[in-house]
Amino acid sequence: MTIGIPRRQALAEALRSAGGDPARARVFRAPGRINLLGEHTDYNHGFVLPAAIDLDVAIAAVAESGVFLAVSAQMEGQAVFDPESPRLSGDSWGSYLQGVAWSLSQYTGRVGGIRAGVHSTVPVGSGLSSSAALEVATGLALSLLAGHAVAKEALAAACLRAERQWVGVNCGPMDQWASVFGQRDSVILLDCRTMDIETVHLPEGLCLAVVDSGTPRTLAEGGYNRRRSECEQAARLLGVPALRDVGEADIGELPEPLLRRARHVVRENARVMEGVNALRAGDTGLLGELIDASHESLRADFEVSTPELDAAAAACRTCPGVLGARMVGGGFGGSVMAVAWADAVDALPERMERLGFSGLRVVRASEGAGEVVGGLEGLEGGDPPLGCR
Ligand code: GAF
Repeated sequence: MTIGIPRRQALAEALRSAGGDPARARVFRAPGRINLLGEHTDYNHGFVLPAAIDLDVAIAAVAESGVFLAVSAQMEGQAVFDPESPRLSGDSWGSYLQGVAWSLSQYTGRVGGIRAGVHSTVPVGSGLSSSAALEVATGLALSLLAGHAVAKEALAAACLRAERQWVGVNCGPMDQWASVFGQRDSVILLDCRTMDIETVHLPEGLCLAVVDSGTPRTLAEGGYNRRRSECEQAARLLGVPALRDVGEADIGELPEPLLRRARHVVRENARVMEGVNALRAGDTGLLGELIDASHESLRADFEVSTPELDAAAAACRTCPGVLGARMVGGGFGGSVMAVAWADAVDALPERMERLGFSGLRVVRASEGAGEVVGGLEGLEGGDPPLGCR
């Protein structure tokens, strides 16, 4: 992974402000994610097909018993608390770190302390899961610096518990699992009931691009939790544990809007499995169609898109070489993801700019969270490479 020199310096300065010595620091990184197919299926015990990306949260930290003090290179304020008894403190970025400390302590009995500098290249509110990346990087730093390596599943589960029970977003497991289990140049097929994972390679020459719709999204605003409870209500009415357990023939009697919510989930689960088959067969045309259909279902049936997201997805589809485009993540704002051929991708940012959407960036499917070998010195210089497979 490549991190620019300025980032290395920014991290070192943030750590120094937190009272830590950069020369002794260990560095942990955790990526954001995109999702090829399978939106709002994870909390319905369904299937998702995300990839970790080469935008991530990096934490440079030193161990210090009894202290938790983190300074962000980009955000205001500090995260400072007693790691033995973290307390809820508003909705700042620090609450994610406290939540993870609390959650890990439930799992391991106790957590050690750290002084840390934090730097993120995952844009906040963009639907690329900056919060899961922050949680996972924090969890890695806390556990590895305390000398108890936690299993990957336990790390992802601890971060999910922090998001649900501390931050208060009743989300599914996709984001934390993608950040922990991501594989380079691949997506992961996650069964959100059994938690089984299969790696599916992306075809050579296929690129992933994201463009911000310009409307930030916050999961905590309530729309997300409302959709989740509508799905749970639909499952209750149908007498099943989750919408994963029904097919299209079972849902016809549901009242509106539950019928459309359930229809999205049933069809989206099917699209994930079709998408996996399309990837394995190299049928990129079908993959693009499934991605477009997913957006339409999220717009019309699940009602989590916005006019800005619709416009951005439609604009992407007019660009040569784009196979499909759709909103990504929870919705109500955030980003659109486009899948495009490598030979067309250079022209995409300018073309999208002309259509009114600036800041398109190409991302690369990347490996999941881990420690950076060599600490701060191990961070490579230069800009991230063009993110194509
Ligand atoms: C958010 C949530 F955090 C995920 O769990 C998932 O439900 C996603 O929205 C929608 O697919 O990112």
